[in-house]
Amino acid sequence: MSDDLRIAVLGVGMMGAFHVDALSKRVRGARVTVINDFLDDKAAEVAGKVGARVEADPIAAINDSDVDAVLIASPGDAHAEQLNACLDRGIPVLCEKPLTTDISSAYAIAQKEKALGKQLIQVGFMRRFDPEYAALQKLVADGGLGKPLMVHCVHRNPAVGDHFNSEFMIRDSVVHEVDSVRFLLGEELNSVEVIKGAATGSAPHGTHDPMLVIFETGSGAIVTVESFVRTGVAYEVRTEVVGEKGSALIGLDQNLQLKSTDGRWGGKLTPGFVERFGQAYDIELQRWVDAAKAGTIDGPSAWDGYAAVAVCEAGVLALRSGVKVHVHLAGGNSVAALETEEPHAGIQAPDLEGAWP
Ligand code: ISE
Repeated sequence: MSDDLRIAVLGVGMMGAFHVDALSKRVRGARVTVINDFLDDKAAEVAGKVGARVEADPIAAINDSDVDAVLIASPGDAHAEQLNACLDRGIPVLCEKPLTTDISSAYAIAQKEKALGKQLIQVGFMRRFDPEYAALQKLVADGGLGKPLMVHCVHRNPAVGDHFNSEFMIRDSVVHEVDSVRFLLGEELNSVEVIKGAATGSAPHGTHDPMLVIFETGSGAIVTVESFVRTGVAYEVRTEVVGEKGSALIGLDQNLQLKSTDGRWGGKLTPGFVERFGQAYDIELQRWVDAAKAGTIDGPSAWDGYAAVAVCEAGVLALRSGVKVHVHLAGGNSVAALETEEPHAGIQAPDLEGAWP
């Protein structure tokens, strides 16, 4: 009898289908047994490729007897219910970001897992598994840069759909910087502000693309994030940590093939995140499968997922309000508090109704 981890994959859009392919071809000790997607044809197509069966109901898929673990790649608003079902059954789950779509449900999930006394939820922040990010984290943790003072992040996508508005840029794109910086510096992000400048001509009316997001960490380090999702050029993700003893920069497309034949130097830019982080996704999956078999996780936890949701909601509030927002993660009876700074004198306070989770 095989001791493969039998996995149900919920949601086989681009990321889910990519994971199914990796699990069946490149990851050892795993087998996709069940596929679920709200599009039946898509589920059947992906399942057919790997000899899995289709289950139309995600909760039934989680509870199937031939399922040992679950990979959630469904739309974010389905996550809370699906994660709850995984916790109810007590099986390991790898959940793509966001953990859930609001602070309260994210905190409730983290608390529910805590009450079980074992870590079952790993969140799909793949950058932590990228060799460059891992090396930078080690360098910082080993004190190689001294005390970190600043982090500069560039996060550029070549193109996105019109649904990708300013808020989505924070929740879906900048969320990676939130987790990366928490990982690299090992501290929480305590405040966020958003600076909106001129928008690129291809951005829909009202979308602040690009924008600058500024975080402050618990120790007072400043983090700048350029979020630009319609560059029309390539996938560029760079992170530089500046410390008291020096600085280190990653994400320079070092996989490029240098050309010097025509008197220029340069190479091919990375087209998308699958190309940039393909290796990281594979490492992430292998480590999750190995850990799940051992009854634990090996990567970002439910708390990390909750912290990212809270900081991103603060980012959305900062975007809407135009002022700095302070984040106080859960403690005591509060699930997290977001506190807006006073608007500058003479500037009318924006209507924040509906901005709270
Ligand atoms: C996407 O969901 C990702 O996770 C990518 O890494 C990010 O670059 C992109 O902006 C997101 O939409």
